[in-house]
Amino acid sequence: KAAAAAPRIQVNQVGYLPAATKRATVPAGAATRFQLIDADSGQAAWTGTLGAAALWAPSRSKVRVADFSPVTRPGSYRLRVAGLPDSDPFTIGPGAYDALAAGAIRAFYFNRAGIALTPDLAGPFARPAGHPDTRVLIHASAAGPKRKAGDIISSPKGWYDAGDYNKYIVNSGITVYTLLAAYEQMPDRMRALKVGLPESGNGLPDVLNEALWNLDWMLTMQDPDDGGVYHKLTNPSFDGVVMPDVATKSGDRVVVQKTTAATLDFAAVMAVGSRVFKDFEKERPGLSARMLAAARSAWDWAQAHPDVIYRQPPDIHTGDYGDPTLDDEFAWAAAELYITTGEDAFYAAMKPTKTTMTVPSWGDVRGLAWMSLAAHRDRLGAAADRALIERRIRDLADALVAKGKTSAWGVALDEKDFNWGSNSNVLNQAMVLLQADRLDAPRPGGQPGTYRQTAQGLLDYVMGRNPLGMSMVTGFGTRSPMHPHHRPSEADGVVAPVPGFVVGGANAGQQDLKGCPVPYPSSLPALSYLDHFCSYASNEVAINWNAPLVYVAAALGAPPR
Ligand code: G3I
Ligand code: 9MR
Repeated sequence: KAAAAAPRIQVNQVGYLPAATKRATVPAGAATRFQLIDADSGQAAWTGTLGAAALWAPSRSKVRVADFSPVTRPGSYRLRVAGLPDSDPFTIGPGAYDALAAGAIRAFYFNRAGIALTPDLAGPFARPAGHPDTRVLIHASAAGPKRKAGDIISSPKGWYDAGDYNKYIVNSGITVYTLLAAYEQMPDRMRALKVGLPESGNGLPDVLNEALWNLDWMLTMQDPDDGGVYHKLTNPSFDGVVMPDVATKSGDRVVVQKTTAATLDFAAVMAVGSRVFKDFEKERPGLSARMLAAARSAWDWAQAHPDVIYRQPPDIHTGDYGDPTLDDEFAWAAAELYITTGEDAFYAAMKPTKTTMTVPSWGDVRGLAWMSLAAHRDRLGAAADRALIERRIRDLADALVAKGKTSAWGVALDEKDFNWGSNSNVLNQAMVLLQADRLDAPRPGGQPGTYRQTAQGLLDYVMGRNPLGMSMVTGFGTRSPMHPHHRPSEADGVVAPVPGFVVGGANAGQQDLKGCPVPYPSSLPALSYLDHFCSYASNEVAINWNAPLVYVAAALGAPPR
């Protein structure tokens, strides 16, 4: 099927920093020139030549790239190409991504369990507290040395995973990690982002206050009697499309099964948390030490239970985050424990020569190990092979740069990238590229290097320079999702969706097709997106998708190093 959308010039709808690589994508026609129009005066500010016309397979469209990087003067602009409507206006300015980065953190606040969102902070999205989770049953699959099926534990706080109201440790792992990594790698930048949280002003940066909401919950998910970690805290089935405080009809909340993946992800994140919160002993006395102890006992449990894979019990029907491959979780937990403790045995346990580097996702976390080692490379002990660490990051980043260079669209994406949560693949690729950028020496003129340029193209994609012509983040950009598969957004009676969430995005799998009253606009991978509540496979939101948006918007929102 053909693309449904009319041919349009596609830009990053939230704009570009003055020093950034600035590109638009233009449907290929007769024109070979473009103009950048000052949106205030209507005058041409710059004239350039379009790149060669080429076919982009994921949307079967023939396009040209317009590069206007030399334009650095802050202002509001439109792009003009003969024969096409002018692009939407966009800004060039130093703070272009500040609201986006803060808004992406604020989205986590909107998804908090167990707390009322107040009008002063949440505006029209204020709502009563839902799911206190102070009386949670031990599911039969989760019994331990002392805790028996039917026993009651308290496991409050945490974030709702996505458009559903359950809390999953595996997905929490990569999510909290990414927020903590943003702080570890860019402390000043993250401190400067004022989000507006109930805890704001308490001495902790907002990003850490937000991460703590989930870390405090995660700590309750460890069985104190053996160190194993429950896979999830869930209803038996997905809630109806109602607000959280009235979502009480689907049965008791339970914790289900202790798994190796959950326990290792927990160990990794607690090891990172232990490093980060060492500096906040005054604000959270004893937390750092408690986290390290929790990480160690989780690691020990995983050594004794190295292959417990999640098996959905017959009476439980919510998300499974099942992952049969565990070498990456072992490597990641080992790497974080090595960085935090300096104990060489952990470096060896990571099996560095056997552990490859991939773009991170909830089910494949080996990349997080390399990213952390690279970020801490200057203080690692002699056991760590620094050259190997840098090579792992650079090799993958180089491959992404090469992919971007050959792409007609000018972004490092091909047909294989469009699966469930594709926008998070895009953002995690950008995060990998930004790790490589950090390995390079700072450039004197403050110009972006190739890695950062490629990362910029990926953020552009998510913010509107895509064949859908939409920003993929609610509330940001000229055109953005209005009907995400997010229960509060659907049930709250407010026209606008809850802002700051990146939706899953184009997904060639279209797994929700049968339940949707309207068809997808196309079966092509990059056009397999439906802005309808029914579309949980292309239009849901999820904490693990938002976390790399926080990282990438924060990193690309600061001037190049
Ligand atoms: O691993 C296979 C791979 O081998 C194969 O080549 C590929 C082909 O499409 O599929 C891969 O499996 C995919 C898997 O994700 C791993 O990426 C499945 O097709 C795909 O259906 C699966 O989607 C997951 C989805 O749950 C359904 O299980 C998403 O990654 C995951 O983000 C999503 O998570 C849900 C939670 O369960 C519940 N809460 C909402 C959340 C977001 O939608
Ligand atoms: O709402 C659910 C969403 O959070 C999940 O990601 C998705 C896949 O597991 O499932 C959604 O629930 C749907 C269920 O799977 C099938 N019936 C329709 C539900 C959506 O309203």
